[in-house]
Amino acid sequence: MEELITKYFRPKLPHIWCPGCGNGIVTACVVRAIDKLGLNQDQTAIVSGIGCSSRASGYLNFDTLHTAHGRAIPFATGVKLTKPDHNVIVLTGDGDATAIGGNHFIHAARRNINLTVVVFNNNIYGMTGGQYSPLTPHRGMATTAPYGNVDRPFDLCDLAKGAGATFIARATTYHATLLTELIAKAICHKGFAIVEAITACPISFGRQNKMGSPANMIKWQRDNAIMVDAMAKMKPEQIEGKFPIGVLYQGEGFEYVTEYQKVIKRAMGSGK
Ligand SMILES: Cc1ncc(C[n+]2csc(CCOP(=O)(O)OP(=O)(O)O)c2C)c(N)n1
Ligand code: SF4
Repeated sequence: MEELITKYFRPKLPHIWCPGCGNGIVTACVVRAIDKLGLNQDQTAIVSGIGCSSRASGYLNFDTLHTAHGRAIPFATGVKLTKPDHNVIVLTGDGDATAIGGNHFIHAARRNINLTVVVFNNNIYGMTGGQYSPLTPHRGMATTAPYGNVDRPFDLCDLAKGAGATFIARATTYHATLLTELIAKAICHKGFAIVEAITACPISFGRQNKMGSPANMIKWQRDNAIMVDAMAKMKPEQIEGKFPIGVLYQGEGFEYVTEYQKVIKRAMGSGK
C-alpha cells in the first residue's frame, strides 16, 4: 500500500476521518482499482460533493473537483462532456447522492452517461453530526429522528436500475477485494455505472444505533451481506434482513456522451 500511497495520494495527510471510519477502506479500493487497470493519472478525474466521504477527492493525486453538496454528478457530467477520453469517477455520500443530489443521480442514470459513481453508504449524514438520509433504515436513529426514522429508505441499487443505470453493483468494506473488483468493472463499463459501498460511520451512525465498535460494524457487514447468486438460491426466511452484494445488474443502452458527439457532428453538417 505504501507504493500506492506515494503514487496516488497527495502529501496532504493527516486526513479528517475519525478512527474506525470506513471511508479510508473505500478510498483504498478506488485506488487499487485504478492501479489494477493502469489508468493514466493525467486522464482520470475524481469529482466529489461535500461530506466526510467527499473529502476523498482532496486526498487523491488526480485532476480533482471538490464541488458543492449534492452537485458532484453535474460537475462530473460537465467534465465528461468536455473531456470524453477522461475516466471520470464520482466519490459521493448517501446524502450527497440521494438527498440534495437525488435528482442529479436519477437523471444521470437515465441518460446513461459514462461515469463511475461510488456511493459511500454509511446510512447517515456523517459530516454534519448524524441527521437521517434517504438511506437511513426505517426506525433507525438519527439526530433528526431521536425516536426512530419514520421514512422508508431507498434501495440505492433498485433506484439506479429504475432510473436506467446500466452497471449496478454493491459490496461492503468487509469485502474489500470484491469492492475493488467491482469498482474496476464499473470503470470499464461504458455507461452510467454505480457501485454502492456499504461503509461504517461509527461516530454519527454507529453510536446512535448502538452498533458497537468499528470492528463490530464491519462484522455486521460480514454477517448481513450475501453474494447475489447465492442469495437467489436461498429461502425467503434465510434472507430476511440481508442484502445482496456483487454485480446486481449489467445491461446496455446508448451512452449520452457518444450521442452528444453525434449531435455536434450533425450540427456541423458532417454526420448523421
Ligand atoms: C447546499 C448545502 N446544504 C447542506 C450542507 C451541509 N452538509 C454538509 S455535508 C452534509 C451531509 C453529508 O452527508 P453524506 O453526503 O451522506 O456524506 P458523509 O458525511 O456521511 O460522508 C450536509 C447536509 C452543505 N454543505 N451545502
Ligand atoms: S463522522 Fe462518520 S463518516 Fe464522518 S469521518 Fe467520522 S466516522 Fe467517518
